[in-house]
Amino acid sequence: GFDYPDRINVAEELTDKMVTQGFGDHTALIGNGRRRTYKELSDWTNRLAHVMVDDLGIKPGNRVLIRSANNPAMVACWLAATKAGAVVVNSMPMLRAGELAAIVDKAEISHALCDTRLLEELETCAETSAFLTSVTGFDGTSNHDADLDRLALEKPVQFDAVQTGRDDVALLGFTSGTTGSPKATMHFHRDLLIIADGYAREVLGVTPEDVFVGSPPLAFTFGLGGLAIFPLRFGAAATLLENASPPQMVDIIQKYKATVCFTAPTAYRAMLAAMEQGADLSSLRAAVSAGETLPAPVYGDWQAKTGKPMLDGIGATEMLHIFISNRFDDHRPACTGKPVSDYEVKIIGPDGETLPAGEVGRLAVRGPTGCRYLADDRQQGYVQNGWNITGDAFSMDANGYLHFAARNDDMIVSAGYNIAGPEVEAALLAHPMVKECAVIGAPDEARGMVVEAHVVIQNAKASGDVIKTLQDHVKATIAPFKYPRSIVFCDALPKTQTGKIQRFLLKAGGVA
Ligand code: 3SK
Repeated sequence: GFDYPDRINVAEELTDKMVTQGFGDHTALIGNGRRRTYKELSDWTNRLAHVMVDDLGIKPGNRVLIRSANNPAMVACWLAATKAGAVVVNSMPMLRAGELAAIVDKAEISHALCDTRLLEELETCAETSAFLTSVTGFDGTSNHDADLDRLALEKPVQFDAVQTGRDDVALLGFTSGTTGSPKATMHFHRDLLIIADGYAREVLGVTPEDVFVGSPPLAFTFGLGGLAIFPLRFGAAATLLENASPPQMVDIIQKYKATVCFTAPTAYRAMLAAMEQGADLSSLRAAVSAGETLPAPVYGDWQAKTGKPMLDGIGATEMLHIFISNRFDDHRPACTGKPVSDYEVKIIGPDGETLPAGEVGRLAVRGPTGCRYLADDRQQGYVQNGWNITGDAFSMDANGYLHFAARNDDMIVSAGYNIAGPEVEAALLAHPMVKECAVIGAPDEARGMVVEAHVVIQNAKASGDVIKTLQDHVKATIAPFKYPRSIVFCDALPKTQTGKIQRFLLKAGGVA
């Protein structure tokens, strides 16, 4: 179990309290060519918190959106807003005004802090928002020439963090679900500590000597845990990369002798190729893979090349972080491992009955973190009798190991990104050339899955130019990573008698 005081502020724990515990001179964050110690991070976040309270008028409980790529300034803004008692929504830089508006409306965001390089789409969103009254720029490159940074320079380095309750909401993690209509998952201050004191301590055994690297956006709870909360909880260092491509991660691992990596199998495959070319990744002691299924060959090649296991795990935004994982001393191919301590799992059938070993059913989990959707009817579906019913189909073998079978829904998981098919369909349908379309996930060696659109066009002839036009249109309408990498033209879509598109036929390669 986890025992935290009634009053606790996770951001104070990860900064000021680390200084008190003697980590002041340890490196906390590395990014944009600079290193910052825990003392510097504590001072920086305290100054920013003063600006947020004194100048921006942020009050405890206000919902604050942060828009940035992964960099130290984003971490500092998240910590500072949390110190001020705000409920933070971290968002990805690729989101367009329409996607931002959906988040702002759902979470009733009053204040936004935005890397000045990304202001345009947010300002477009703010123009029509009934909630968003304050947008303040910060300099993601940390040169102090944006409003937030300039104001911070004048402020004292002491700030009394708001003494939030351990069960006060600290973070809203957004997940788009299958329908494309965003759901916000609420996480308490204590939840953010539990994922570190549970998974990161038990499975990774993080120490102050560790140096973290990885690719998931801090806007995903996978990234926020792996690249901020876990290192900061244990006095370790986090390297933050704005565009964490495999070559960049390889460079950083070699430069800073990174020891713990969080990324998806696609990137590990590229890192294996880099090792073939002479890259030295021997400093890595923990390679965490999550976000998509880990192919057995990637697991096997990694073990063969590095002599260390790749730690496959599964988490969910609803659960905050990883709740099933392999261990350094207990791991196997094509296996997600066993539950993290304090979590219990079972495999259930259509009527909620527990299935016997070896049978595939829905994965249900309960433990110290869990799903609380903000104002959403889907809560009843996700949590039943205290169990969180995930969207994944798994089996559990006789020895208690969990094996992934399939995704229960229409979510397309491509290179670690969750993409809701209906959202891409809506973007395509907004183009005059598109008469009808259906979007599915098509298997792909490199990315696990790619977005594939089956399109019936009008007033045009199928061609490479039309494909490019439609792909560019999607990239300009929604976050570019969601664009259909594959477009298949057809005369008609397969439909039921009542007119429902039969996507499963497209997935199976069927045509109308
Ligand atoms: O497995 C995932 O996709 C996940 C989601 C949220 C947090 C952590 C993880 C690994």
